[in-house]
Amino acid sequence: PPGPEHTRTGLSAETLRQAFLDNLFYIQGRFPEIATDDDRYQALSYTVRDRLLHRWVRTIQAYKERDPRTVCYLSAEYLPGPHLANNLLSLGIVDATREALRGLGLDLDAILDHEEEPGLGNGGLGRLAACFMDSLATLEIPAIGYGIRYEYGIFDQKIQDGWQVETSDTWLHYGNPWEVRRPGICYDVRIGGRTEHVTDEHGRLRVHWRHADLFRGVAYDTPVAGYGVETVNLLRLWRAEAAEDFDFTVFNQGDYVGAVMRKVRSETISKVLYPNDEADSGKRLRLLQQYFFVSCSLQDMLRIFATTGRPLAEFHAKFAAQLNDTHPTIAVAELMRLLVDEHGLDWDEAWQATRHTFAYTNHTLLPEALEKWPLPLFADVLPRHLEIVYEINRRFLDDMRLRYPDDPARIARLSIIDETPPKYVRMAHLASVGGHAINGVAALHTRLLGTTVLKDFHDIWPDKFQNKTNGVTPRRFLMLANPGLADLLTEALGDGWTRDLERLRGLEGLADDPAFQDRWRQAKLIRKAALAERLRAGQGNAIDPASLFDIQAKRIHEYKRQHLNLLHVVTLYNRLKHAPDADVPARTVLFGGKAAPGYAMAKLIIKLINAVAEVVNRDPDMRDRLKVVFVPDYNVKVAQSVYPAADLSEQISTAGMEASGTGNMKFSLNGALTIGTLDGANVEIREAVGPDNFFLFGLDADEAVRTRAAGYRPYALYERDPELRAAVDLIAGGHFAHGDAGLFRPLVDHLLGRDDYLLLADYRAYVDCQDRVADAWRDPARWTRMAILNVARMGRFSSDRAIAEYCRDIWNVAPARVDG
Ligand code: 26V
Repeated sequence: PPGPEHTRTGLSAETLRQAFLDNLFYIQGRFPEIATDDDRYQALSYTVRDRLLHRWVRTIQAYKERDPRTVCYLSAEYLPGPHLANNLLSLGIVDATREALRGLGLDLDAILDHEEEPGLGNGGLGRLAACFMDSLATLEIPAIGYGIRYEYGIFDQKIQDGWQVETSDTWLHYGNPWEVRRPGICYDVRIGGRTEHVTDEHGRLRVHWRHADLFRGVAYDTPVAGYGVETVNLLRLWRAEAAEDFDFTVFNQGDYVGAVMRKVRSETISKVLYPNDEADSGKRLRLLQQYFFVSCSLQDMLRIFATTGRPLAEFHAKFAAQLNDTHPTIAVAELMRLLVDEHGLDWDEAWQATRHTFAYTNHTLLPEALEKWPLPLFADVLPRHLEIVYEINRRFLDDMRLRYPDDPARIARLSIIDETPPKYVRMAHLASVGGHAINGVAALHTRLLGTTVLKDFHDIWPDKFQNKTNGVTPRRFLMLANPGLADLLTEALGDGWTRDLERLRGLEGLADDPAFQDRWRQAKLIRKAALAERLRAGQGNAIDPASLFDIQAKRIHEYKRQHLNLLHVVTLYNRLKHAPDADVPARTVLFGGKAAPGYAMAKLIIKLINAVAEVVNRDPDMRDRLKVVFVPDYNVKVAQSVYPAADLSEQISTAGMEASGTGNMKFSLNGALTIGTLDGANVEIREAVGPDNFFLFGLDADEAVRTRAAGYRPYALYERDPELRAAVDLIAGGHFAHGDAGLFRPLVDHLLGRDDYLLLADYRAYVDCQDRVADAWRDPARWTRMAILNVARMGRFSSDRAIAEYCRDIWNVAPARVDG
């Protein structure tokens, strides 16, 4: 029989209301009449956190008792987005909470809007890690996410005079109710100095690392609740602090102020997230960050392992550790060091455990993004690890010389050390040698990985290579972001789709149903109106929800080709200027995304978007048929209001450049049609939704390679296509720069001169394809049918499917159910 609910666990509206008031009083020291937005946000968050803690503790107990095989996701970045709404959803208390607050005259959405999200990542890679944490918990897989608790995450973006201006992120300003600091879970991390090789009393060779500096990592834990299950997993982020006893007592007798200054300096390790600007090599602090979080994480895994009482050589039976790109790859050498130097395993035993523990996910083929560390820097920061890397490499290359006795060039290519001065440590090679699996993030990407950057490794270990196409969580990106559509889906299909996205296929039968189509369009229109309202309130942009919302939202990068999109916008503008009465459907072209602060061309592209917007939006000849809007400060929160509002999703990267993309999946899952190239996961999305329901254009990856090899001359294309020439000339002539022909010169020169990303080669196909988009848009029944079929066939792109594949093919882990 249900007894009275406990204030800290009860889920009814009445109990939630009482708990909220309690927290408002006892945590914030406020009563409703004088509470601020922040007080209300904090009080509600603690109310929800209480309910999570209870499940969290039970999950930890269950894992302790059953000692299950556990996934450790090692990632330098996480972009979880706002926590509060997602946790309400996971706990199934959105409606009860709304009711509880209404009883107090408060609006849940206003409180949700107050949350500052943790921007602890750059983009797709960090967001993927967060989707994976959601799916691991929902699938009831024992998992820990390890990373860095950056005090400053990705910068905030402001637009001033059309230019991006970076301001510092302040996500911790009001405190963070979702984390629990664990001062007792902390580890020493040593760096620098030199090594001593000595023979111990048993005649064994031992290595002592006489380090130069010492830091401490302290755990900050955030609960990750599965949806509709009792499981609450752990995201454990490390903050760097000073190792006080060391600094204060041993080395700084009398130098109190100096010791405090050292302490402050220690904290810089986890101070700020690096934006992916340019190659990492040479950035000492970045290498320190990577080693710092990896060392804390592995020491933590060893501590947990010790509680199982199993022998160390079985470490890999307990843990499957995934390297999210090469950023955590120093883990290979660090685990070897811990097992051999600190725990006395012999090399072969340790190597066996290490290789079976790690697997590596590659997220990019861009040469400038492949991590390599200059040898002198590596030696200075991690002298012992360099010795270990050399030993791993020596053994590996000895094997390879047996296999390829007369191929020194191949041996040099395979080597973990790039021997061309100043010499580098190639992290992707270390990850490939030091793990048991290598995966790409979309079928095309995996193929290219095995035939280009890691071809030599594919030749020796074809079975190590796997594809794991990315996925996205339908909880955050459909249920939370698009409640109207989610309700419509549940009404049509029942609620099973939320945990089994393949069930969306049941929509196929409704694609032509006029009544269903009407409701579908209604749901879309509501999200478009909501976004329009947001933009009006924010930047004063007036846009028409009835127009076609054509959206490109992602980091600004030349390979993603926001400027190809702009060439189309300028082409439409020219057409309307020359034929003001042309019958073209109204379009609103929206852009969102941050440029890395050091990436001048990306910043110039932002300026061009805003410059074009300024001219186009004021031109009376456009008569509201063309609007251009830049949505500032694109982050997870903004993304959640953007995806549901899109009619058209721009996925137009140069084929072969985008590893996968995940925004492409989020748009399509929300009923946007895609205009895209055969790049990354677009290829598989198109196959899934059907070629008739996808606007394909442009060169494929092989054609792109051949085009470049054949001596590509963009200028010739410019001369030949009058519409292209007119668009480029308008930009070059200063039409969007108050007559200043110099402003966009670097961009235009690059397009006409080198055009590394083949915009001009794809321009005609893109513009013609956009004309087909406009034709389809004129026929609402046809468009809506295509949109419904897109959603119906997106089930495969759930991160639940991706995680289930990792569990089966790479991690060999199974669910461990936590009972209610
Ligand atoms: C890093 C760098 C560093 C130096 C210069 C330019 C540059 C450009 C990109 C990157 C990012 C590399 C890792 C990354 O975020 N990859 C993204 O991973 C997503 C999840 O797998 C995937 O969907 C995106 O296609 C891929 O770009």
